[in-house]
Amino acid sequence: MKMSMFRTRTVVLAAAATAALGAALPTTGAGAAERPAAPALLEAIAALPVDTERREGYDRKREFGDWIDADRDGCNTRAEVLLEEAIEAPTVTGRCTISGGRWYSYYDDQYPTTSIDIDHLVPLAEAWDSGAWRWEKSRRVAYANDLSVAHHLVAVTARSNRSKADKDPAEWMPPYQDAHCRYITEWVGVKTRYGLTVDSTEKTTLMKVALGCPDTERAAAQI
Ligand SMILES: [Ca+2]
Ligand SMILES: [Ca+2]
Repeated sequence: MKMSMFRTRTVVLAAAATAALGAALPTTGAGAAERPAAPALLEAIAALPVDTERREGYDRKREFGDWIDADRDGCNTRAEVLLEEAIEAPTVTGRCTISGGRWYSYYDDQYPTTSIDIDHLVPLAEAWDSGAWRWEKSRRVAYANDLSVAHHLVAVTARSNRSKADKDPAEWMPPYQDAHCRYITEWVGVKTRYGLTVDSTEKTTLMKVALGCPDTERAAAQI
């Protein structure tokens, strides 16, 4: 039930975003036949507003709060993501105590059973710096706990999450090369959905990586 709801919402959002992007998309330009780079992705990156990022006043706990249990089923957001993304279902006992299970960490192409973190694809500090500092706290808490789009929160190895920390794609990219297009597409998706800005170095990096991403339809659908 829950999983089908996730999918439905994801599909609806993706379709809406694709339609919005499609409306702003020019048809193929010169050179497009040579290199089928992701036009929807490039358009989405081009549309991201550039602004200076500011860290002042950031306090993760105070500004974004803890994991919540929005549907009050006993499982907080972290547990919900673990359950949603497991490739081998864990056992759930008591008040959402999770044991066993296996996940796929796409950042580093690993299949961990332990030491798993739930990563905010666009880190809370990066979100703060790029616009969330203006929001009401309730919107920040919603951001920190957003389960409506599967890529917003991602189960990955604690090791990759630690090495990423608060870095953006100009400063950190997944160690697994084949994950780069997916990673920046989803990154752009989060920034677009939440109306966040990018700094100029970040934008340049996103463009550079996107130019090497050939899978246009998949990229567009992810945003
Ligand atoms: Ca819950
Ligand atoms: Ca940035």
